[in-house]
Amino acid sequence: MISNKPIDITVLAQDLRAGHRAALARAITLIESRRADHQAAARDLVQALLPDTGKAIRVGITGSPGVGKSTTIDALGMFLIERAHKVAVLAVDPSSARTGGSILGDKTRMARLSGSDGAFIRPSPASGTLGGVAAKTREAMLLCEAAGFDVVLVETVGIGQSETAVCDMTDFFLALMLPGAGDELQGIKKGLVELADMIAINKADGDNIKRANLAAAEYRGALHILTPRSEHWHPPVLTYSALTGTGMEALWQNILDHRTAMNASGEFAARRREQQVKWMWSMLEQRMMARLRSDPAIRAKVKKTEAEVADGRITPAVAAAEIAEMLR
Ligand SMILES: Nc1nc2c(ncn2[C@@H]2O[C@H](COP(=O)(O)OP(=O)(O)OP(=O)(O)O)[C@@H](O)[C@H]2O)c(=O)[nH]1
Ligand SMILES: [Mg+2]
Repeated sequence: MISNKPIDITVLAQDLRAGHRAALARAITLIESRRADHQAAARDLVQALLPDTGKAIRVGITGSPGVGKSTTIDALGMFLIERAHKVAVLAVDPSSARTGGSILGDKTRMARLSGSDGAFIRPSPASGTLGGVAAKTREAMLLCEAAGFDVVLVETVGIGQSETAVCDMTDFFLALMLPGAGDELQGIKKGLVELADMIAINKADGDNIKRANLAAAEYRGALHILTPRSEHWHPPVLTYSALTGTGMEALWQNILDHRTAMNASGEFAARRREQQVKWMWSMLEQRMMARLRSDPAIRAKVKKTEAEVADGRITPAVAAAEIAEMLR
């Protein structure tokens, strides 16, 4: 995919800014590459494009398997494209290497969107730690923005850590739920609801409408007793159908209203700034961990120290201090 010729970052950045999707795809492949020279080139590329980033509405979307994430992204994406937006769809799914597929592999569920000129769909980076996968998705998001996509939808599976990672890279975190079955409050127990800027109950169509409304009432009641993330935004609970499109407009309007409220209170800029700094620390942690694993002397020391800790010969605190000393 990427040849061995040195990569001309200037040309790639130009093509990407001009909105060439082949260039965008190539740039993301560069970001995902493990080769040291590719990683250095990718860093230069993102740095060069930085002034062209940050302008999109970034929406994280989560929900249990089968809740309708793909169907929702297809419907919301088409809704936005019909309103002259350009929509990029990314994903954070660290398990995709293990399962051999990707949550975005099911392009049939996004048939309309994947065939649309206004959309760009990229599956999750397929391997690595959650931190690594999230970092790559975050950089891919910046590239999409530089290429002119003004809405970025980031999908993730409903698993704790990856939800936090997606929440940390988006402006609005949308939790999708199913109507009924008495498990309405599950999300709240998992702490997910505390991250959510909105709860949307999908499949409110046909026989499901009544159950969806009941579920919505339960969530509203439960949200009432939680402290909201922002005093300027109380997460709404709404019902919709990705299949029929009912409620799609209200869903998007809430995302816009949230942006307006966050801009007015200054939280929008504050949240983006915090995210940048958090990201720096996460990259730094990854680099330190990479050094722990790659430096032969440190690796030998770690192995020896690990055994000593396991045998109870030294305390974990002393061991950590000794290893940290070697990193200096
Ligand atoms: N009745 C109804 N069915 C829906 C709706 N949205 C999705 N479905 C169905 O629910 C099933 C799962 O939808 P997906 O969009 O694949 O769900 P997902 O959350 O992406 O699932 P995973 O990728 O497996 O996590 C499919 O059979 C869809 O047709 C809806 O609004 N109403
Ligand atoms: Mg899916």
